[in-house]
Amino acid sequence: MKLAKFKQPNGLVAAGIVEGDSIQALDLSAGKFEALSDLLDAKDIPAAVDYLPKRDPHALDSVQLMPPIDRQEVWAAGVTYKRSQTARMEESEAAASCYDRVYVADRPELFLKATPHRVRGDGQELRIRTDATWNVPEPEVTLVLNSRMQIVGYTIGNDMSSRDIEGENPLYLPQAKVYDQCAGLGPWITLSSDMPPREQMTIDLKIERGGDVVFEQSTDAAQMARGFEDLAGWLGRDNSFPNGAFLMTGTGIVPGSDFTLAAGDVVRISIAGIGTLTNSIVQG
Ligand code: DO4
Ligand code: MG
Repeated sequence: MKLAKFKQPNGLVAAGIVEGDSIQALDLSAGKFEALSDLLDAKDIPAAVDYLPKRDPHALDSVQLMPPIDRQEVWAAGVTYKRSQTARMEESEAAASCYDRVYVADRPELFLKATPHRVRGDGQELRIRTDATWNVPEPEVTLVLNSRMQIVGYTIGNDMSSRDIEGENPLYLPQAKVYDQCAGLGPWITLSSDMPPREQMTIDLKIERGGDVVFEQSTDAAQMARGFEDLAGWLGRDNSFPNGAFLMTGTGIVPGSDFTLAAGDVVRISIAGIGTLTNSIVQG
């Protein structure tokens, strides 16, 4: 089952269920849910969705999808794939030993990535900071956690990152990672029961510039050095999430040091079991 948020033709944003090429708005109020995040907190989500009245279907390509987030915080894990460890160590002499150690440490790197107003969905623009010169998208399997820190679904995350700022000093990490339009989430949430096993979760990143593909690479979630449950467990230590949370699980794809994103680029991230998240890039 795939759950989304979208703008209806009347301009109002609704939660919806995606089936094939169409989307139907769900009448959340019939189940006493105020938002999609409340539905994601239900004990039996498919049963709750089945019970809700549904409105007329719309063709998916005729509606504007919105990021499937309400009041949740977005967190991210770092250096969970070997490729990320190597890339960080190349980018920063000063922090190389931190990245080296965190890759093998019991405690993962976890950081607050975004609050809802900084997130964009499929077909919306993501941003490069005005003061950054070396930027990349980070394609990440993203866990959808309910308030009990259970993984109820998965979506695609783009952890936009300013490598020059992060590389200059590790204390600048929040500025390299958190700014307006810094996070992509979507196009929707696939419930956990409908996801393929981790080793079949392929992750593909494609970057287009002026109609040409300028970067393309694939990996899969089995390359991750940590488990999804383990990351969720660390996030929930002494930390409560009354509205649930999103947790980006780290990137296994980092373009070479000579590559930087540019305004006008189109970033497509596809993950098996979910779909494709497409965002165009703006700067400043
Ligand atoms: O500390 C750097 C952040 C690393 C990151 O975001 C990732 O590995 O995905
Ligand atoms: Mg990342």
